[in-house]
Formats: sequence, structure tokens, C-alpha cells
Amino acid sequence: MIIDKTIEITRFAGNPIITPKDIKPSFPDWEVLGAFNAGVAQHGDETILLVRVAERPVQADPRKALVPVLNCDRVEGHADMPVMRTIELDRNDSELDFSDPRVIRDLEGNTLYLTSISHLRVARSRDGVSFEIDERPTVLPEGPMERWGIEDPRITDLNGKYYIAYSAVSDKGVAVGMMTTEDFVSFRREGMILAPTNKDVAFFPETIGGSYYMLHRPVPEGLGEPEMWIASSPDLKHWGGHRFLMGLRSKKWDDTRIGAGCVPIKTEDGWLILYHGADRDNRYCLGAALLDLQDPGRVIARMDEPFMTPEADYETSGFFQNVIFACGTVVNVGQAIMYYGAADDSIACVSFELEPLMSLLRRSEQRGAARS
Ligand code: MAN
Repeated sequence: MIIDKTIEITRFAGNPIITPKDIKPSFPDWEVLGAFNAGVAQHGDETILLVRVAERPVQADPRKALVPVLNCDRVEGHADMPVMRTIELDRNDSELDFSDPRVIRDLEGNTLYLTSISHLRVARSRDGVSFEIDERPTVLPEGPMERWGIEDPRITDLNGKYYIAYSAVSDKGVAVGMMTTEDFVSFRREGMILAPTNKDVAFFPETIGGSYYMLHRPVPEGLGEPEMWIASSPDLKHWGGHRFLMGLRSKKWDDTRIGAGCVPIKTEDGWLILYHGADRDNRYCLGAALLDLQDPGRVIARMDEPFMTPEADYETSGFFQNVIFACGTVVNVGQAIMYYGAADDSIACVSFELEPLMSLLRRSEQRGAARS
């Protein structure tokens, strides 16, 4: 057990609970790079993880980079046509920057390609820690807006129907798509709900004053920062009432980008928001804030320090080191089990009591009130 600076977080002894080795590649001669950043839902007596699986063709020749993209020229009804297409790049090309394992950039820092393509795969469990994972992709990317993959799903249970917000990635940018399911077997695409560049969307689990709400994270270029916003909708498809919610904090752990992590958790004192923040070194930690129950665009309290930082070896090293990235929790009588992507590599889980976190938030609320 590692005691973080603020509250007691218990890392499951069997962590990580899902690793790339547990996933069967979708195509012959492909390899799984990561099984991480999973959406979380409780369905009947099962815990469901909608796992982001990142894959690529096996890189047999060290001089070449094989970049996978969705084959959008595929014709419906022609099962013989490949679902994916591979772009071949020369690793010695002096115009290309291969230094970030996640992306290939030009020398001006523009992203040209991702090094892998992600799809979503269902994993089911009755005990919350041992999972049976679909042998085949459950949801593959679809169409030109998902040419580079679908990532980081967050699942919200609204009256027995599950609404999933996810990043739809393509050469047009990162947009936000929505799909729904009632059984985690068949999924229905509901279209794009936010244009690029936006990501990290989490729907609130109930309506507030008759409207649906979501957290979202635009990524402004040139002017503005990647910070958290909130919006409302009459039907979950058409979004308006955009308000700035929470910003970066200079020289702190969340001074470079922040975004929703888990689906908001309703408590007596407000909506508990567990969010990710990264610093200049791309170290991703998890922080907590509290939003007003009736007016969720109002931040009541925000903790100064993260409640969890990357410390275990599977968090500090992996495909992209020093990352903990949570998309969901299961809460049961004041006890939270949080599932998170570790180092863009595997999935791990922790448990913690909500009350100590709430009491820290109440204290930071009092400090805030005393200052103002
Ligand atoms: C971004 C997203 C996440 C990823 C982190 C860390 O925020 O692409 O999917 O986990 O970066 O690489």
C-alpha cells in the first residue's frame, strides 16, 4: 500500500489487471502496444471495462515505420478488402521526428501520424479484478473522422442506457463522438457531438434542472489553454451553454493541461470530479474538485495537491512513462474502485474511501472562503 500525500489509496496487489499480453491482436501480423484508458460501467452483476486497445503492424524492419490507418476506401459488402491500411515511412527520413513513441511529427512539431490505431474492446468481470476480454474488437473505428482510431471512452449510465463519449481521431483532428448501448454487445453510433479539437468528455449521470451536462476540454491553438469547460443539452446530442470551468495553475502539477477523468460522482456536498492534470514534463496525476449540485458550472472546492501520483513501477515506466489516466469508477457505499490507464500501457485499479477525499475538499473550500 502506498500512502499518497493526501488520502490513502490502495493499489490492488494484482496490478496491472489487464496488459497488452492479455489482448489478442485484431489482425495477423499485428501487435498490441497498449490496453489502457478504459471506460467503466456496472451492468447487472458485471463490471464492464471498455478498453482502449492500441495496435500496429509488427515492425519487422528496424529501418521502416509501419503506420496503421483505417482503410476508408473499403466498400461495404466486400469482406475481402482489408479493414486497415499501412503507410510505410523511412525511419532515417531527416524531415520526420520519431522521438515521441505516440506520434510522428514534422520538424515544426505538427503531428503527421499516430504510431498506433486504437479500437475498443469489452472486458467483463464479476469480481471487479479478473476480466474476460473479447477475442475480437468490440467497436472498430468507422469512417474518415475515425481514420486514426477511437480512444479514451467514458461511459455514463442514464436510466439503464449507456452513453459513451470518446475521442474520434483523424487527420482532421481529435473530435468527440458519442455511441450508446444497452447490453455492451451491440453499439449504436450517435454521431459527432463536438468538432476538433476537443476531448475528455464525460456526461453527468443525471439531468440537472431538466438539462443534460457534460465536461469537455477544448484545445485552443495560439490563444488559450487546454482547460476544462462545461456545457448543457436538451438531448445529449446538441450542446450549448458552454462555460469555462477550471483552469491550469501556474507552476503546479496541473500547469500544462487538465481534462475530465472519471464520470462525475454525485455526493451530498456536490459533484465530485476526479480529473487528470499534466505538467511540462508530461507527468499525469489525478486531482479532485467539487461542483455545485444545482449549478455544476460553479466550482465549490479544488484540492491543491493531486490525490494520486504515478508511483508504482507500472505507472512510472511503460509505453509512455509517468502517466495515470482514469476514465471511470465504481462507487459502492462510500467506497470507490477507480480503473485507470497506467503509462499508456496497461490497466490498473485502486480503491479508496470517498469520505477522506470529501473532507479534504471541504477543508479547501473553507480555505478558499477565508481567502475571498
Ligand atoms: C493524452 C491522451 C491520452 C493519453 C495521454 C498520455 O491526454 O492521448 O489518451 O493517455 O495523453 O499520453
